[in-house]
Amino acid sequence: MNSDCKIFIAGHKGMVGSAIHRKLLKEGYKNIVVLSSSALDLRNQQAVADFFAKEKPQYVFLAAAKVGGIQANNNYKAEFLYDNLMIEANVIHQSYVHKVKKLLFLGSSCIYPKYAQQPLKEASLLTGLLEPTNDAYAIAKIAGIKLCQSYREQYGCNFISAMPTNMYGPNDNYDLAHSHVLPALLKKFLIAKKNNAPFVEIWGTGKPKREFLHVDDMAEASVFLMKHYDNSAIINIGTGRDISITDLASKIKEIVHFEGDIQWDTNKPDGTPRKLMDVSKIHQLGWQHSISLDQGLKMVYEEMKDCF
Ligand code: GFB
Repeated sequence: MNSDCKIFIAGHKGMVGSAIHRKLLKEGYKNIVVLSSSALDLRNQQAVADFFAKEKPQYVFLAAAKVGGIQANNNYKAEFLYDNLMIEANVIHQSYVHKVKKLLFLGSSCIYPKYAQQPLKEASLLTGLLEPTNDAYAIAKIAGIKLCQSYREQYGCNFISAMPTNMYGPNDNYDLAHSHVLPALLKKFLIAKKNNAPFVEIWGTGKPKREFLHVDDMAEASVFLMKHYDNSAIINIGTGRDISITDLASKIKEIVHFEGDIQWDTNKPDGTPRKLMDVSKIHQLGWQHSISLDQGLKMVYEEMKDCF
């Protein structure tokens, strides 16, 4: 990728797409095409075909997706499956039609079986049953992987797929009904602190473990893979470290200086017991994350502390 090549970031307003956009601008890329979803609905086959015919991008970062936390995934399975299938099919197919030089498709750690061996190796894909709260989303993402692999195998397209772990950072979703756990807890503790509330309610048992990657590290890994990885096999992106939801809640409680209690709502689902990525493959290629969870939590706290 030289600095003049035409790059399309699908989903540049989302948390991941916007981080990739910032990273590419910082690296001096001058010819980046971005369009909001109101200007280009990626679920619309004709609109995507017209866009590719007009713009003819050379590189595509496919970060557009319908995403959300455990509850959104569980409650809106139809949209999580339909929207993601349509976006992937349209963008990947048009990238083939218009001879895109390279495409990076972003999946998710939820593509792995619920009880896969930890840490999650890339080879665990399709070796067992999925976690039911996010099976629709996972199946859409697995379809995206298969699309990339099939166009590569059949037509020689350089389409690659990376699987990021749970992410957080600027432009995250703080709507409590739809968000992921980290922004949800930060918001809940900030509001409780402001209102002097006696307790904060957290979903599930607190026992599940999750791995958290700052989205700026994710953007760096995405650009790194675009430059250095050309293979049909999926590749994990993460930190290789995880933490229980109980311990995450304690960390956030401390950062916010909230002195009340935590109450657990065990009517809410826990989801997958553990999702720790095996990141040895990307480490061997020469990329490692640089923002620790403690640093990242302070960064999002500083960013959001006066927002609620
Ligand atoms: O981040 P999260 O929504 O998604 O939830 P997943 C992680 C864990 O935190 C679950 C618990 O055990 C939740 O029950 N949790 C505790 C909370 N309090 C809260 C809260 O207030 N809000 C939320 N959201 N969770 C999603 C998948 O799974 O992760 C997607 O559904 C995707 O498909 C994404 O893979 C990365 O890690 O469980």
